[in-house]
This record gives sequence, C-alpha cells and structure tokens, in this order.
Amino acid sequence: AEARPRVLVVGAGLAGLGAAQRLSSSRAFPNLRLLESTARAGGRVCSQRFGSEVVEMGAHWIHGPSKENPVFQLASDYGLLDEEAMSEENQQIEVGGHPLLPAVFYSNAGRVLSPELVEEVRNLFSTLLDQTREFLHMAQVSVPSVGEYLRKEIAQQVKEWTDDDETKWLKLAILNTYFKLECCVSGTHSMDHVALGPFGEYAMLPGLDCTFPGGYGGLPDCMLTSLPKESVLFHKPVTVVRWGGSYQEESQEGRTFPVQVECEDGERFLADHVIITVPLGFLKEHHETFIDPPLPPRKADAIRQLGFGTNNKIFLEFEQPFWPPDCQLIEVVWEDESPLVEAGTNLQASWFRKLIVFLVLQPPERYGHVLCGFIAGKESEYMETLSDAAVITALTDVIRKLTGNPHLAPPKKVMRSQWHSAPYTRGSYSYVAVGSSGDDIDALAQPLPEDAADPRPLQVLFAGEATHRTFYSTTHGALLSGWREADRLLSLYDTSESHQHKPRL
Ligand code: 6YU
Repeated sequence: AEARPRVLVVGAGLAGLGAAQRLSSSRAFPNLRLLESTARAGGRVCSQRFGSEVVEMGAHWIHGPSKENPVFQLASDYGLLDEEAMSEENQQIEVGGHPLLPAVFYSNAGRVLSPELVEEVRNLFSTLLDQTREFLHMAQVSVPSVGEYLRKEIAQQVKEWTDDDETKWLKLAILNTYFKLECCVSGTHSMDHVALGPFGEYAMLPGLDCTFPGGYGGLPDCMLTSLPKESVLFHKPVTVVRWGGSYQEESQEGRTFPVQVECEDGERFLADHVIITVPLGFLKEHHETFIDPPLPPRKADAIRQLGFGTNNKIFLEFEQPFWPPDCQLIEVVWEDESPLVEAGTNLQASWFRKLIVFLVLQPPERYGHVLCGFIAGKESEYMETLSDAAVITALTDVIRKLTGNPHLAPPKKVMRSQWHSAPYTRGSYSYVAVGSSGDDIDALAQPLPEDAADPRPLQVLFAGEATHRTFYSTTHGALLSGWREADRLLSLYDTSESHQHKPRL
C-alpha cells in the first residue's frame, strides 16, 4: 500500500467529505488523509441544539431536491428525508429558486400590509429578476450589476404607476425589502456588488426545497462514518501547502513527494496530491501565505475578484407567538425606504433594518414559537460583534414597532451564526461579483501545476462550493466539486473501478 499515491484532503465540509468518500471507495487510494481545522465535520452544514430542538446555523434547505441533485440522492439513500420530500410530486415542483410560503408583511408603522399589494410588487420584482437572465453571454451589458439593472427598470416603471402617492411609496418600500431579501439569497451586502452578465449562470433544479427533519448535519455525519476512522484528523488547521517540491519521509528513503502540508501545530504531511476545499473567504484572507509557491496570477485574481459575503441567521424563541397561526414567513417593510434612495450607513443606529425576513420554524408543536431571521451584508457582520443582550434589545424594539405593541415580551432566548468571524470560513458563500465571471470560478478550480505535461501532475486540486460554475453557494455544488476532483485523480490512475461512482454507504 505504501507505494500507492498519497492523497490529502483539506477541509471536512461536503466537498472534502465527498472527495474523500469517492477516493476511499477505490482501492487505488488506501493512503488518504482528511485534515479538518475544527472539531467537527460538516463545515457550513452545521446543525446545533437550540433548547430541545435542532436548528441549522448554516445550510438550511436542499435547493431543488430532485433526481439530479446529489445531496438529495445521498440524503435519500441514507434515509435522512421525510416521505413528503421524497415524493415524486415534490420533486417535480418548479419554484425558480424562490419557494412561496404563507407570509405576513409587517411594516415599521405597526400595520400589516395588504396581501394584494404585496403580491403585485412581488410579481414585478420577480419579473425583473427573471429578466436579468437574458444578459447571460451578452458581450455588453448596459450596467454592471444586478442592483443597478433592477433600479433602472424600477425607476422607469414608477413613472407609469397611476397609484396615489402613499401607495407608490409603499410599493417602493416593499421593493426595498425584496432587494434585501435578494442580498440574503446571494450572500452579499448589496445587489450592486453582484455582476449582471453572469447572474443567469447560476442553475436551478426542480423540486420544492426541503429540510432535514433530524438536522442537515446528519448528512456529513453519515459520510464521515463511511470513511476509515484513522483517515480523518480533527483540530488540524493547515497553515501552508507547499507544492512543486521534493520531500522525503525519514523512514522511507528513496521515495519523494511533491507536496508538503504543514499544520498549525507544526505537524507535516507529505503527499502526491492535495485537494484543497477551504472556503473562498479563507483563501481571500490567506492565499498569499497558504500556498507556496504562490498561486499563478490568474488564480490569485479569481480569488480576489469573486464575491464572498455574509448571510447570518438569528434564532429567537418567544413565549407566545405574535404572528397568526398559519403564518410561515414574516417579512418586514420599512416604509421610509426605497431602492431609489441611498440607504443610511450608520451600522450602529440601523443595522437591524437589514433583517427583513423571519421563517417560522415548522411545526410549532415541535419547535415551540421559534423564528429564524436572515440578515446579510455589513449589517450582518456588525451584528456578529454585538452581545446577545444587545441583539435582543434591538430586535424587541423592531418587533414592538411592527406589531404596534409597545409591551410585547422580548424573546426568551437567542442564538445566531457568526460566519464572518469564523476564522476558517470568513463569510457565508460565494457569488459572482462585479468585475468577475464564471471564468473566474473555472480558473479557481484549475489544478496545479498548470502545465498538463508536468511529470508530477495534479499536485494541488481545488474543490468547494466556490469552484462550481453553475451551483456555487449550495451544498450540491460543494458535493459535486468534491466528486469532480476525486474523479480527476481517479482518471489519472485510470483504475478499472474509476468509473463506478457509487459512494460506499
Ligand atoms: C444550500 C441552503 N444556506 C446558509 C448559511 C450558510 C451557507 N448554504 P465548507 O465551508 O462546508 O467546508 C470547508 C471546511 O474546511 C470547513 O469544515 C473548515 O473548517 C475547513 N477548513 C478551513 N480552513 C482550513 C484549514 N486551514 N485547514 C483545515 N481545514 C480547514 N446551501 O444548498 N442550501 O439552504 C444554504 C446557507 C448561513 C453559511 C448556506 C446553503 C451554502 C452551503 O452551506 C455551502 O455552499 C456548503 O456547505 C459549502 O461546502 P464546502 O465543503 O465547499 O465548504 C441567481 C443566483 C444566486 C446564487 N445564490 C443562490 C443560492 C442560494 C444559496 N442559499 C443559501 C441559503 C441558505 C439559507
């Protein structure tokens, strides 16, 4: 076995686990090690206890749970999904990335907005958003970002609105909520940062988004169990990946390895190949020292130019619900805001205005009265710096405004994610930022050395959600990227089994 190629995988998120699982199911790779910086597998799939229940701090849904979605397939095979999610009917529903839940729109003036008005505005916004797909592969776009395109179109439309002034302002305020919602979807501070041309390249699968009844974390847990126990090392943050070298093991004279990986505790691992699956946020911060010799300029530029923003969750538990019993989504409208007017920048005074959507965790018999708020961008990063008490105070104040009830009891418990502060993530997920394109994603995914004729090929490979050109920002994108890099190695050694792609369950 010692003569067989040695492979290291850095990071035990879905990309790393997927790569390790596929490689370990082949006899060609008995020398496989997975190095994970934290104490657990899953990375941005992170289920945690909140009281007696499990909530998702990271990935929430399987987006497009249907046959083509490998996360859906794997989760079904492991028996982690409920009957409804697995039904044929569920798999055929097309929601275009934006599932519709029974929602109530509250405004900061303490009123519930008319569902008809909200629906009119939602239809307008989703029509405009769909139009952005038309710019894919166009040589020239009139404005660089999705945000600017939407605002330009809205400014045009407003001129034709025949509503009274108050309704006009309200419609603009509702549109502004949709802009903020879209910031959560793309994991960005502003839709002005999201590139217009490539926006339509993100691909959606059919199926009504579903959750994991026992927690998303069941998936990485099952994947981990299928790997040889001794192959996975936790608390092993990698600090440097050296490549293009000639490293020797003291105990093994004669054999040299092109790759040496060094961990924070000083331990070093030699390998023929390393698959790096660390988040783009980590690479943005560390790539200049993390990889030695440094990345070729094309790859370093891709890391700098692609977007990686923040989307966090805030869980709030209430003694009593303030929302109606059938409501599954609460949306917040600030009546004094409009996408056509520049927003204020005082984070301390107004960070909470960016939190515009709360999911009501279902079913209430199981969760009690728990809301999951989503907040993106700089306001979200600022929120991470506050104490729990400060978050509760600010949000109680907001909810009292929304309900018009100045005595509404504060939530009895809060828990939130802090993805921007997390040292091995540094944000939530990637997007194609203004100044970048899908070509940058492909450049990031290119292995090293770049010269395919190099006698020691595929020394450093790259996987992770940010390396998937059409499914970036998702768990299925992450998993597919891990499989892609495992397959790259399998085909290098061209083992007879390399075409059997079934992971060992
Ligand atoms: C999805 C969803 N979802 C919400 C929130 C977040 C994300 N996603 P990992 O980070 O998992 O693994 C890397 C590992 O490496 C990790 O364990 C590190 O500790 C380790 N590491 C780092 N440095 C290291 C070092 N130096 N040494 C050793 N180890 C090291 N996806 O499908 N459904 O509902 C959501 C959501 C709050 C934060 C999500 C969702 C994104 C996924 O979680 C994410 O892509 C994958 O888990 C990443 O796996 P990985 O292996 O690559 O990295 C048009 C258009 C728009 C485009 N966007 C639309 C899509 C919407 C995306 N939806 C997201 C929404 C939510 C709510």
